[in-house]
Amino acid sequence: MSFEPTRNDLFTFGLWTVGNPGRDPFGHPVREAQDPCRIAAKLGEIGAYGVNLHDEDLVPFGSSAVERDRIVSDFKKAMEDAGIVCPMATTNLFSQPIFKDGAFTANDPRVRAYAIQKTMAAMDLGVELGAKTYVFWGGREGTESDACRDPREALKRFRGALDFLTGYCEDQGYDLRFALEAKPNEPRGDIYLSTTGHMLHFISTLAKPERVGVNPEVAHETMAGLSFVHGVAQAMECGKLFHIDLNGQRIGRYDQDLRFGSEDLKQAFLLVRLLEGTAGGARYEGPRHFDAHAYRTEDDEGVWEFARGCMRTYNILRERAKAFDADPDVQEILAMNTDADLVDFRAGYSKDRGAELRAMDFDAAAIAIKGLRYERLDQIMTEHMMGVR
Ligand code: GCO
Ligand code: MN
Ligand code: MN
Repeated sequence: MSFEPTRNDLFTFGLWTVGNPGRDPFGHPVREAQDPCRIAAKLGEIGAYGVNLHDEDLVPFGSSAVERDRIVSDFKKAMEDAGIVCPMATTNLFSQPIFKDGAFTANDPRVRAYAIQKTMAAMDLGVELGAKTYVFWGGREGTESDACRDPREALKRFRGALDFLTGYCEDQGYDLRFALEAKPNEPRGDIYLSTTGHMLHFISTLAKPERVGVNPEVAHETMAGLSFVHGVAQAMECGKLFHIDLNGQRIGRYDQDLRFGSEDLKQAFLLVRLLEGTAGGARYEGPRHFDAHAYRTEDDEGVWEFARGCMRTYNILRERAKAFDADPDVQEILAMNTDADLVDFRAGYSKDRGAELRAMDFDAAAIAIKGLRYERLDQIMTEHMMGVR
C-alpha cells in the first residue's frame, strides 16, 4: 500500500509552518528565512494540495502598494507552476507592537479600527490568491490582568468586528467563509473564547452566523486538557467544521505544534477516523491543514522530512481506520451495544410518547449486569494501530 500523498488528500501547510525558522522565546532562529515562492515549489513537489498564509507571511509589513503587487503576482505564478492553490488566508493581528493589548478587543479604539482595516486589506489579498476560507485566530485577544477590561465588553467588540467584516465580504461579493480558531492561552495569559465550544456558541450570536464556522486545532484543545475528537465532532454535527489545524501536543504544555500524530496516536487515530467517516458518519470535505513545525534541531532537509511525515501519518491512519471499521469483531461489539431508541425522542415530546415511556417497565439490575466488551474493542483498536491486525 502506498501512503504517498496526492492532491486529492487536500493536505495544506502554512507559509509560517514549513517556513518556521525555529525561533523560540529562549533562542534565535536556527534556519534561514525561506522565500514564499520556494516554499510553494517544495509543497508542490511533496504532494501537498495547498499553501495558506497570513498577510505578513507573504507581504512584509510596511511594503508599498507596488511591492505588494509584484510579490503577489510572483507568488501566484509560483503556486501555478507548483500545481497548488491557496485555500485559506488569515491576518497577523499579533506580531506588531500595536497589538500588545489585543486587536479587535484592545482598549484603544484606534487599535481596534486599525485591526479591522488591516483585516479588510488582508481579505482582499486572500481573495486575490483564491482563498475560500478566512481564519480568525485571536492570539492577542486576552489578558494578563483581567482588571483592565470587562470581558463582556471584549466579546461585544469581537462580535462588532466580525459583523462588520462579514458585511464587508457581502458588499464585495466575496465567496469567503470565516473560521474561528480558539486557544486557551499563549501568547496572552488567558485568551477570550478559549475553546471550540465557546466559539460555537459565540457564532450563534453573530449577525451572519451562516457565514461563520470554526477552525479547531489539536494542540489548542489538548492544552486545555479536552478531547479534541469531541470538540471536532460537535462542530461537524452542527455543520460548522469549516477548517481544521492538525498537529501534535501533550497536555499541560505550551503550544508545541508538533508533527501530526507524533503525540497521542490514539486521539490522532480517532480523529482521522472521524474526519474520514470510516465508521459511517459524514466525511469532512475541507482541507487538512498542518499547523505544525519541525523541531528546532532540524535543517532544511529535516523540515521537508517533517512535512512528509505529517501527510504520511495521516494516510496511514486513514488506512488503519478503514481496516478497524471493516473488522467483523469490531462490528459485532458495536452492533451488540447499539440499538434504536425505544421511544422516538428525536421526534420531540408528545402526550402519547410521554405515556408510552411512562408505561415502560425497566429491570435496572438486569440491564446493568451486561458487560459491554469495550476492553476488547479498545485492544482491537490498539492492535490495528500497531499494525498487527
Ligand atoms: C498559534 C496558532 C496559529 C494560527 C494561525 C492562523 O497557536 O500560533 O495556531 O498558528 O493557527 O495564526 O490563524
Ligand atoms: Mn497553535
Ligand atoms: Mn492554528
